[in-house]
Amino acid sequence: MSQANLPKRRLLLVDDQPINIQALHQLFAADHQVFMATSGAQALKVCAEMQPDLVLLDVQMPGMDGHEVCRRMQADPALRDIPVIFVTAHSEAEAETQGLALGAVDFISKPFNPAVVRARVKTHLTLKAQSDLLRQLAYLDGLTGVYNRRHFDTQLPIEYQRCIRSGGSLAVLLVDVDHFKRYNDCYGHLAGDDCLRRVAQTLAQTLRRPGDLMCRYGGEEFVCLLPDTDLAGAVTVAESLVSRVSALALPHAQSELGQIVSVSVGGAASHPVPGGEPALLLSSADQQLYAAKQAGRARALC
Ligand code: GH3
Ligand code: MG
Ligand code: MG
Ligand code: MG
Repeated sequence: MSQANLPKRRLLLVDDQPINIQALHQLFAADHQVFMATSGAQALKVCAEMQPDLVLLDVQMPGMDGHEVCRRMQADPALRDIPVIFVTAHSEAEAETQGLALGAVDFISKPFNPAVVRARVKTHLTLKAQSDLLRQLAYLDGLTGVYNRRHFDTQLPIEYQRCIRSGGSLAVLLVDVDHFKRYNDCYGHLAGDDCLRRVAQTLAQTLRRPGDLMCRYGGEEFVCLLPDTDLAGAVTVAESLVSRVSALALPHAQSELGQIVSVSVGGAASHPVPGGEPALLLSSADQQLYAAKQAGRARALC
C-alpha cells in the first residue's frame, strides 16, 4: 500500500491560545487528521472520543493544566497508550524532567522550530504505529484470528467504566461449542481446528454494532462483550449466535443434536455501578451457560 493510501494519522493539538494552535495546525493539516482543544477538560473529551495517535499538549492553561491532563490520561486505561508531547514556554531542564516523569514521550519548547517539531512528531507517530501493531498481535488469537482472552480481560473493565458514564447496560455472552470433544475424537484435531475457525468467524460476523467485541475465551469457548445492551438485547444476540452457527450445518455425526455443530450460549446483562465487580457479569453468564447445557444444549439462556 502506498503512503498516500494509508489512513491519515490523528493528531490532537491542545493550547489555551488559539494562535499557538494555528501555528501547529499549519504544520500538520495537510498530511494529518488534526483535532484541536483549548482546555484540559476538552482535551480529555476529544481523546476519549477520537483516540488520537499523538497529543501535542500545552502545559500552562487556566483550569486543568497540561500536567494534570497527562496524569489523568495515564490513570485511564482507555487513554494510557496515547503518547503525549509537551509543548511549553518553560525550557528549563526541571520542567522537561517533570513532564517526562508524568509519562510524556517528548518535550518541545516554545518558540519552536517547525522542522524540528515535524521531525519529532513523525518519529513518535511511527513509534505509535509500531506499538499499535504489536498490541494488536498480542491481542489476537493465533488459531482463529479473533481477539483473545487477554484483550477481553483488558476491555471488560474499560467497557464497564464506559457504561457507568453512559448509564447504559452492559451484556456478556459466553458461547461454548457443544460436544466438541466428540468432534475431535470423530474427525481429528485438525478438523477440530478448522471447525473452531468457522465458528469464530460466524460468531464475529453475527455481532453488528461497532462497539461489540467477540473473543476466544479459551479452548472451544468464546465470549462477547456488548456495551449499551440490556437483557432483551442480549437474548436477541444470543439466539442469533445459536441459529447462525447451526445454519452453517457443519456435520457432527456424534453430536446427537441434529448431527451438526451447535453452540450453547449463557448471557447476563446489568447496569454497571461505581465500585461494582465486572467479573460478576461473567459468572452470571457462566451459570446461564451451565443451565443451557443442562437444558439440552444448542440454545441460549440469559
Ligand atoms: P459440552 O457440550 O458439554 O461443552 O462438551 P464438550 O465436549 O464440548 O466439552 P469438554 O470441555 O469436555 O471438551 C472440550 C474440548 O475442546 C476438549 C478439547 O480437546 C477441545 N479443544 C479445546 N481447544 C481446542 C483447540 O484449539 N483445537 C481443537 N481441535 N480442540 C480443542
Ligand atoms: Mg498556555
Ligand atoms: Mg467448554
Ligand atoms: Mg463444549
